[in-house]
Amino acid sequence: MRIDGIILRELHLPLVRPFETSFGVTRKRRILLAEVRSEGLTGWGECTAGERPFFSGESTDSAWQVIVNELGPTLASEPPEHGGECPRIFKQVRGNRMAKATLENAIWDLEAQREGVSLSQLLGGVRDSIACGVSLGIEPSIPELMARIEKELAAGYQRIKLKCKPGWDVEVFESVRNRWPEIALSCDANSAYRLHDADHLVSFDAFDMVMIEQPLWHDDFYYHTMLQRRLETPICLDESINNRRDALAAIEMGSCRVINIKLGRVGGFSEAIAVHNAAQERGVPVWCGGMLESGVGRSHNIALSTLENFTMPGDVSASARYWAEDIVEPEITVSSAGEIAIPDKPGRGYEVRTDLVERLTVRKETIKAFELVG
Ligand code: OSB
Ligand code: MG
Repeated sequence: MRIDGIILRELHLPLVRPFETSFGVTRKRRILLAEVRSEGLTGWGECTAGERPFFSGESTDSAWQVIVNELGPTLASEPPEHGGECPRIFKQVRGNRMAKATLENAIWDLEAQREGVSLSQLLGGVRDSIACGVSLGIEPSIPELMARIEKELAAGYQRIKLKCKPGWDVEVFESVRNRWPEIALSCDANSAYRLHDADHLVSFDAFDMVMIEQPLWHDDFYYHTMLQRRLETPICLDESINNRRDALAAIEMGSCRVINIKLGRVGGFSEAIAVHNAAQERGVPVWCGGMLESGVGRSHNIALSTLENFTMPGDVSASARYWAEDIVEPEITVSSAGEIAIPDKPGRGYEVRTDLVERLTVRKETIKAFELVG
């Protein structure tokens, strides 16, 4: 495809409520959007890097630098025909997977539009709606958390995930289970525990959770294997899985029994599909994680979640849970059955509100091919 222009923008979007994890509180998102223009069409990508390099080593600012100075000019100099060619085009740049996914996912969006198919169809999706869960941050008090859970269950969400950390775990789980003995419940520690917490983590088995997400180090397999041997509850890995080889290692070592796939964390659709397929071939279910995305990233997550092995409800939920006003139209909504219906329009299926994007933009850069940069 001919690349007619790559524009990178930074937008500031305040969250409707703060989101607290074991590594910190997010009140406002600094979102990078890539707009790739080709032959009259526009593909959109969103960078899922955090404002600070706490979830992974990437941040909004590191991704900006790598996209503007490396990946953008590389893509403009070597235009792909398919989204699937991006990993090869970006191969020389190590790491920086969230930055890479920003551009690769925009190319997949373009390709779907060019072929006149939905992004879900282009990816090989098999479902016309996806199952939704919610991820609930650490709250100031247990009653406040209980009120949130009540609201999300009433809205229809199929699984409740509780962020946890030492001091915000068993007491919380006990209260939730006493009130809702039957709901699908999970927790996510974002690496807040260490091996000396193993006995404590084994006590989580009493709460009959669907999974415990990333209890130990962000880059570990071995100690998760040791822990999984002692736990009845399946471990789900998030931070530890950067690519297909990681998924294979984790599955073969018994480090986890479930995998959370995030597009940014693995570097884009190509690698996300590879992780999905590797897990499927080995009978390991996957689900789609979230990174507090705007409607652009959310629409990519929705399309990804239609692949066959996404058999567990993901962290992909309605726009209104995050934003007073989302940057896509229509906004993403969830039915009372806790499902998102897959749009059948070409591409992502949610229009970008370019006027609103322009108003929210705090910096903008037009990226040129290397030969034009000199
Ligand atoms: O670990 O899944 C995570 C948000 C920011 C960083 C890491 C995580 C999360 C979430 C939120 O759990 C999921 C969502 O977008 O709703
Ligand atoms: Mg997680």
